Amino acid sequence: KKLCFATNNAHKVEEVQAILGQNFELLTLSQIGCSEELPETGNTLEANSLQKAQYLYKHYQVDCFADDSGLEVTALGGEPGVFSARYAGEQRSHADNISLLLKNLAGKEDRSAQFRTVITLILGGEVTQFEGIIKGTIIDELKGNEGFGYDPIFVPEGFDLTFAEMSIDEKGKISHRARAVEKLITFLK
Ligand code: ITT
Repeated sequence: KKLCFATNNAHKVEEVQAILGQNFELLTLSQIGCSEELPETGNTLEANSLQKAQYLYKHYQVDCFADDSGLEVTALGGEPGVFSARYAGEQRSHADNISLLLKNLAGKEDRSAQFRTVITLILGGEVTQFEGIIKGTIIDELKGNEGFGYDPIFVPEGFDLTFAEMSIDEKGKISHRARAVEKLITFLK
């Protein structure tokens, strides 16, 4: 049975497909003829994740799931959180987001943070959510070229590498997204 992944983010598709492996085939938005941006106007990861999945289910009548994720930095009261994609402004790049984050963290002693993913599955109209969290540390310089978003400044707990220094398979064993997807897989079995 095929599930559509309700995301406009190609990195997420790549990561999730790598975690799912051969057993599971994803439909992308383009494959079901959806070319518009998915709406995300909520104030929490849970709300936006639900909104994206519900939009697809309502307008395209497909079983689907959505992923809303964010970086929650302790010394910034959990910011950028749900605003991670547009922290420095709607039209700004990931590099701008990282610069602003490091600027706001300058001089702060507590460098702890976590990535959090909320997946919303809609299967036959039934809604279920799955959460995945990875704790780690924010470093001051960018390291690595893999991944996306805040990966070059995030070092997961127990490792010396940033997510951007890891292969997609290494990140896919421990990431917030991987942990949420593992719960999704268990539920689907
Ligand atoms: P969709 O809503 O279409 O899925 P998006 O990129 O807008 O794509 P989000 O709303 O979930 O996704 O925003 C997530 C942002 O959080 C993303 O743009 C990154 O800046 C950051 N982020 C999420 N997961 C990440 C990861 O694994 N590594 C680094 N940054 C991540």
